[in-house]
This record gives sequence, structure tokens and C-alpha cells, in this order.
Amino acid sequence: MKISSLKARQILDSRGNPTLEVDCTLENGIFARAGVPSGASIGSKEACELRDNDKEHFFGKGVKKAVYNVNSIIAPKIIGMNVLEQRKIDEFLISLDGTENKSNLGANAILGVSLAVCKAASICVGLPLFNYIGGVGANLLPVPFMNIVNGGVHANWQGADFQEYMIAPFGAKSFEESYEWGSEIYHSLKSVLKEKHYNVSVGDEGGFVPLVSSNEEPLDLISIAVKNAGLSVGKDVGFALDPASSEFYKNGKYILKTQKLELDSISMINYYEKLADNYPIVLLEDGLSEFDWDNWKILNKRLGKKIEIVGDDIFVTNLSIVKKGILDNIANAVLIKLNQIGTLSETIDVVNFARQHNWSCFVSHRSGETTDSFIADFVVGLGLGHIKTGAPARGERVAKYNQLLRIEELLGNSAVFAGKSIVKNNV
Ligand code: 2PG
Ligand code: MG
Repeated sequence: MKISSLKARQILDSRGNPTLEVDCTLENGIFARAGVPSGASIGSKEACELRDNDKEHFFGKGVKKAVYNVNSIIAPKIIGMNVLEQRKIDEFLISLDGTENKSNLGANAILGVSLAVCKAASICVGLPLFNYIGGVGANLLPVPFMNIVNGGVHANWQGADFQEYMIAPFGAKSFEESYEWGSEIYHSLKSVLKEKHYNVSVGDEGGFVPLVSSNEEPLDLISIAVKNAGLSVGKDVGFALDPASSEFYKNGKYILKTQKLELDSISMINYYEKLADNYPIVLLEDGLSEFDWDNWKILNKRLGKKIEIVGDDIFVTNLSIVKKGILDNIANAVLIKLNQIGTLSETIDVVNFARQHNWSCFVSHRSGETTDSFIADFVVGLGLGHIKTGAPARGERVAKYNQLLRIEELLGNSAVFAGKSIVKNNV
């Protein structure tokens, strides 16, 4: 089935910044649309998000060039191609761009096309998107890692230094129950914060932003919320952190503003070790900076048997960097963000390689999102067992979780909830 048109337009993302969406139409009239997300704590080696830098519009953040690249450069060459040939189309886009980091056409332009093509193909063959991506074996529903306290750059540095405090309700029987528990804990946390006279406004990913005085305080507040929701900390619900530490790493030191501390890498690792001893932390993402490679080896050695050590900014979903990370044994998992690399096929290559080496893959949204729920189908399609897509609140966040509910409903008795199977032994 041939592609008959591709059309991009500029829309706004959840932070009110421009991004693009791409419509793909087939000769038989089938139509699909994909939205492109955008990060705030960005790895230095991420593929290029093309912005206009025209200060007259959106303070330079417009993406009209990327829109032009889809409509006037990519579309004329892709029209007529077979929508089922995803890899061929992705490879064509990579070669049409011709740069290492997709700075010519823009990874945002390229990803929009790649995902719109995949969605149109799934409709064309009459399969749900997760089935098209993953085939008959796709039945594993992920544990939702819900980010209920926001800090760092996602909270304009108002609250904790750590960017994300996530709950993983892995003790539930199903995704649906896990989501319900997450929602109850979220609302219970709101009450705990109100009682303690903290504000209950939220950050970029829908989590609360209490003005805490240490980076472990949110874990205490969340522990109370879990208990108040009638659940057990550790048995029913584990915790996960994404400090996004590249953001507070300056001149070889980790600057913890809330605690008035400047820690070297080993002291930072000691701090994480203490947290992992005191709380049921099952996953630590970007515990160290992307510029602190050698100390990641120590972090992984010290904590990698107990908890999942995930690299985000340091790997940027880039196969050659992940390969090096596996050789150097610096982590045991990779964060998966499609827009860090820019095509579906390259993302799948990273997933396959990681799994061949017994690494886990943790699927992620971006802090700037659209209501597109592609990653929900993606995580089930590839059976990756866990996903983070923000709080169980705000439209662009629940769009993904709600899609997972629909997928679980569709699978019925065939659905398997990943539960505790995806965590190591810190609980
Ligand atoms: C992260 C993400 C998503 P951003 O650091 O993992 O939560 O944030 O999209 O800002 O990079
Ligand atoms: Mg991260």
C-alpha cells in the first residue's frame, strides 16, 4: 500500500512550546497522525531538534523549518513508497538527512514521519498498533512508573534537586489495578502535602513540587501517601528516581542546592546507597552526570545487583554509545526515548542490542509532550515491562496510561502484567 501524502504542521506541546505533528495518508484513504515530543533536560549527544531560532516567533522556538522539511523535502520523495517498508523508509530518511545527528532535516521532522508511517501501516494491515509493532507475542503490560514529585529543571528549580520521584505499583494484579493504586497514591500525596502546608502546584510532568529541604524528604512524604492509600511500601509499591544529575553537575561536583551540599562522585554514590538502604528504590536513572563516565562503573558495581541502573543522557538511545556502555559495564539498563535518536528502526535496534546483552529497556515520554500515545503501544509491542510517562494526571500524561488500559482490555485473558518480574532485589 502506497503513501499518497505526508503533511506536517506546527502545534504546541504540553509546555506551550511549538512542536510538530505529521499526517500520513495512504492511497486507499487510510490516515494516521503522529505528534513529536520535546525534552528539557537534554543529553548533549541527542539527535538535533531543529528549531527556527527566529526571535520574532515563539522566542526562536518555532519549528517551521522542520515543517517545511517534511512538506517540501521529505514528502515528495516518500510519496509512492510502500507504507509497510518501515525500515526502508527510516533508512531513506537517515540518508536523505546525511548528517550524524540529523541536524540537516531535524530529528523532530524525521521522527514525525517515521511514527506517522508506522501508525498508518498498522491501520492498513488492520492490526492494533502494539500488534503491528510486536506481533503475536505482544502481551506484556508494563508497570507504570508514575512521577508524582517533580524537581530540578521540570520544576524551575523550586523544589528538590532531583528531577523525578516515581512510584512503581508492581504488586498489583493488572495494569488497571496498578494505575488505580498510582492514582490513589497521587491524591493521597496531595492530602499529605496540604496537611503539611506544602503547595500542591505541579511541574512539567504533573507531579507535585513541594519546597522540600532535602532530596530524601519526598520519599518520606510519598511513603506516608502510600500507607494512607492502604498500600504497603516495598511490597505493593517500589520507588524510582531520576535525579537527572547532569543538570546539577558543575566542575566535577554535584551541587545539591536544597541540602547546601557539593558532593564529589563517590559521595554522591554513597548518598544513593544510603537511599537504597532506607527506601525500596528499584531503579535509579541518571544518578551520575553524562560527563562522569568512569564513575558510572563504580555506581553500577556498588548498586547494579540490587537496583536497575538506567542511563538516559549518557546513552541518548544511541546504539554506538550503548555498545560502549555495555563493554564498560557502566549500567544495566537503557532509557528509551524515540526522539533522542529520531527513527523507529534505530530505536528498535537499541532495544534489540540491549536485550541481547541482558540489559533492561525503560521506555520514556519527554517532559514536553503531545497527546500522542505511541509509546504505550511501543512498550507492549516490544514487551519491555516498564514505562514512565509522568503523573497519573494531566492530559498528555494520561493519554499514554489510558491507552495501556485499552490495550489490556483488548488482550483480555491473554494480557500479562509485568509486576515484580521487572525489578531486581531491593524490595
Ligand atoms: C528525563 C525526561 C523525561 P526530559 O529526563 O528522563 O522524564 O525529561 O524530557 O526533560 O529530558
Ligand atoms: Mg532522565
